[in-house]
Amino acid sequence: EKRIAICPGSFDPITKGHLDIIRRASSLFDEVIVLILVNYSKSNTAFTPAERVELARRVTKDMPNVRVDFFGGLLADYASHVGACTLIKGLRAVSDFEYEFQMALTNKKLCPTLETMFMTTDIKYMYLSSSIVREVATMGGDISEFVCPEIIDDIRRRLGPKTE
Ligand code: COD
Repeated sequence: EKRIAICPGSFDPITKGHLDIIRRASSLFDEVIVLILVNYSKSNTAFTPAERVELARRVTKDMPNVRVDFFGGLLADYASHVGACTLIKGLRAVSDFEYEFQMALTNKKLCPTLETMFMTTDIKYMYLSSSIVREVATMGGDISEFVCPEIIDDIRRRLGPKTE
C-alpha cells in the first residue's frame, strides 16, 4: 500500500524552508501532498489559494512524487479522504512547539489513525518564515536567499514598492 504524507500549511508564499522539509519528506514516503489550507488566524493573505498552489507547483516540479493541492476544510478530513498516514511539520524553534503540539493533538482527536511527525529545520532556514519574506519584499529588500528564483518576480510584483 502506498504511504502518503501531507505537508500542510498556508504557504503564503512557499519558502526555501518549506521546500527543504518537502524534499526530505519526499525521500521518506511514496507520495507527498503539499496541502494549502486556510489558517483562520491569518486572514490577510498576500496570495489567493489558487496563486499559492501555482507558486508551490512551480518550485516542486522536479520532485515526481510530490503534488500540490488546496482544501478549504479540515486537514483531518482531507487526510482521511486521500488515505494519508502522516502529517509532516517543520520545527524551527521552541516557539513553534506549543502551537504545533496543540494542532497535532487536535488532528489526532479528529482522525485517530493520523500521525504527526516533526522534522527539525535545516539550520540555514531556522529564521525563515513566509511573513519575513512578505515583510522584506514589501520594503523592497532582496528575497533571493529566502525563496526559489522561479517565484521571486511574482512576489516582488505583488508586494514590492511600485516603481512607476
Ligand atoms: N524551516 C522548517 N519548517 C518550516 C519553516 C522553516 N524555515 N518555515 C515554516 N515551516 C513549517 C512550519 O513549521 C509548518 O509546519 C509548515 O512549514 C507550514 O508553515 P506555514 O506558516 O505556511 O503554515 P501554518 O502554520 O499557517 O499552517 C497552519 C495550518 C494551515 C496547517 C492550519 O491552520 C490548518 O490545519 N488549517 C486547516 C483547518 C484545520 O484543520 N484546522 C484545525 C487544525 S488543528
